[in-house]
Amino acid sequence: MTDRLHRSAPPAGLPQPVSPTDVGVVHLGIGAFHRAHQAVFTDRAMALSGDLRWGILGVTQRSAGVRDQLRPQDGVYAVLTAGAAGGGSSSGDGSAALGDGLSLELVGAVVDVAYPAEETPRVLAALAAPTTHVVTLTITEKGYARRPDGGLDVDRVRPDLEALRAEELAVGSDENNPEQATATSSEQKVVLGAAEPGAASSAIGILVRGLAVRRRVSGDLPLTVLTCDNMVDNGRVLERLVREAVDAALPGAEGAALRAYLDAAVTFPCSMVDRIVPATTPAQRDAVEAALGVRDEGLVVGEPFTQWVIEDRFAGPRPPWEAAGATLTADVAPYEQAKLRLLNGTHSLVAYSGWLAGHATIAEAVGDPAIAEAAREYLFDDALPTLDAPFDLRSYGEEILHRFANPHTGHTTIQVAMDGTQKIPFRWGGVLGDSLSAGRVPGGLVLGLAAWAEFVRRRVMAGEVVDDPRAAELAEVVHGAGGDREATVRGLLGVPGLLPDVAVGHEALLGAVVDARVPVS
Ligand code: CS2
Repeated sequence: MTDRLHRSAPPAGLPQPVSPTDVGVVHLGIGAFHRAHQAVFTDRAMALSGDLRWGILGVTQRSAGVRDQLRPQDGVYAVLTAGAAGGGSSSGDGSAALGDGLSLELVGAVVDVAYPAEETPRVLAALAAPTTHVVTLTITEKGYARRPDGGLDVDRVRPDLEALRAEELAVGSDENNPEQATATSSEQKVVLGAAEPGAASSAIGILVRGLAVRRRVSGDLPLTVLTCDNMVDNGRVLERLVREAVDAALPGAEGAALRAYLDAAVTFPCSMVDRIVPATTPAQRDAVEAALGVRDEGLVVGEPFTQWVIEDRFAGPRPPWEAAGATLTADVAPYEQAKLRLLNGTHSLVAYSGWLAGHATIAEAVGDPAIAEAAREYLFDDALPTLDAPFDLRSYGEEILHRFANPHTGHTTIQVAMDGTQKIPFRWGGVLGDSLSAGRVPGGLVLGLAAWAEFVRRRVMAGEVVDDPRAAELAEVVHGAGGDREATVRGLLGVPGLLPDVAVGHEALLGAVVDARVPVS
C-alpha cells in the first residue's frame, strides 16, 4: 500500500509546498476547477510574496468526497499540467517536468475542507473570523439557485433562509443580553447563542448565513465576496441573489441591520476565470503515483493556459494575486464577454456536435473537419463580431481552438455537455440576442442549438441520463413531441429562460434549427 501524499513529506524533486499562517480565504465549491485555478494563483502569490495569511478553507457542498481526499493529506495535492508549456498569464510555478508535455506542482494553499452537512458551525465561524477577508465561489451556474427568469428560487434555499431567520431573531434577544452572547462556546458564540445551527444545504444559503454571523460578531468587518463562475456580470448576479435571500428571510425592518452591513462593508466584484480542467481519471492518478511514489487522492489536471481577470473592488485586504499573473482591472466585462462567448460558446457547440458524432473528447471533436468548420463559423462569423475588447480577438479565438485540440487533457465532450439549460443562456444568449436584434440568424449558433436539441432528444429516447438540473422538464418536452423533430426542437428551444426574449417564437431561427443538419462526419 503506497503512502499518501502529505504536507510534511513532499516527494523528491518537488519543493516544499507553502504553509499558510492563517485562513484568509473561504472558498465555496472546492471542486477540481478551483484547485487547478484560484488555489494555484493563491499558492503562487503566497510563495512569491511571502505573505502567508491566505490559506484557503474549502467548503464542499454535495458530498464529503473532497474533504476525504484532502484532509488526510493536510490539504496538499498536486496539479498535473497536461500539454506544451505556454499560454495564459500565470507565473512562478514550482513545477517538475514529467516529460511528454506533463508537469507536476504541489499546492499547499488549501489548509482544510469542511462539509457543511456535518460542519456548518465551523464554516460559519470561518466566514465570521476577522482573519477571513475574502470568500470565493465556484459553485457552477446551477449552484446559484436561480429561477428561469434569473431571480432567486427561494424554494431551493428555503431551509437555509429559515435557519438565517431563526439565528437572526434569536440574536435579537441576545443583542439585548450581550452577556449571553459571550457565554457560549467559540463556535456557538459565532451564532450568538442560537441553538446548534442547522446544517446548511445550499451555497447561497451558507454564504448569507455567514454574512449575518459576521455582522453579529463583528458589526462592520469588511468582506469581499468574489464569484468565479461562468456567468455574465457574475458579481452583480451574486449580489442580487444574496440580497433577495435576505429580503425573503428577513423582510422589512427585520433585515435592516444585515442590509446596512452589506451596503457598508461587503463588495461583490466580478471576475473572469479561465483554465480547461478535465475530470481526473484513475489512469492519471496511477501515473502520478508511479512518478511520485506516493498516492495523491486530490490530484487535479489542467491545461497549461490559465488566466484570471478580477474587478479591483475589494472591501478589505486580499491575496497579492497579481504576483502570480492575475489581472486586476476596473472593468472585467470585455474579458468576461469574450471568454464566455468565444471559449465557452464554442466549447458547447463542439461538445454537443462532438458527442453526436461519437467523439469522446473535445480534442477528437475539433479534429473532425465538419465540426471544426462549424466551430469556426460560430466563433469567427457569429460571436466575434458581437464583441469589443482591448485585445486581439482573432488571435484569442485561434488560441482557443488550439487549446481545444490539446490531446493531453482528455477533456470529454460529455463533461462539457452537462447542465446545458444553465450554460446556454450565458454563453449563447448574448450572441443570439445581438445577432437577431441586428436582423441576422447566426448560422454557427443554429448548428449549436440543433446539436443540443438532438443531444437531449437522443439521450432521453435512449433512457440515458441528461445531466441537467431541468432534465425532467426536458424529458417531458421530448416525450410530448412524440418523436416529431420539429415539435422537439420548438419545445426544447421554448424552455422558459433558455433563450433571450427576441429568440422566443422567432420563426426564421426556429425554421433554421429544424432544418439544420448537425455536422457529423
Ligand atoms: C467548459 C468550461 O465544462 C464547460 O462548460 O466550457 O468548464 C471551460 O472548460 C472553462 O470555462 C475554461 O475556462
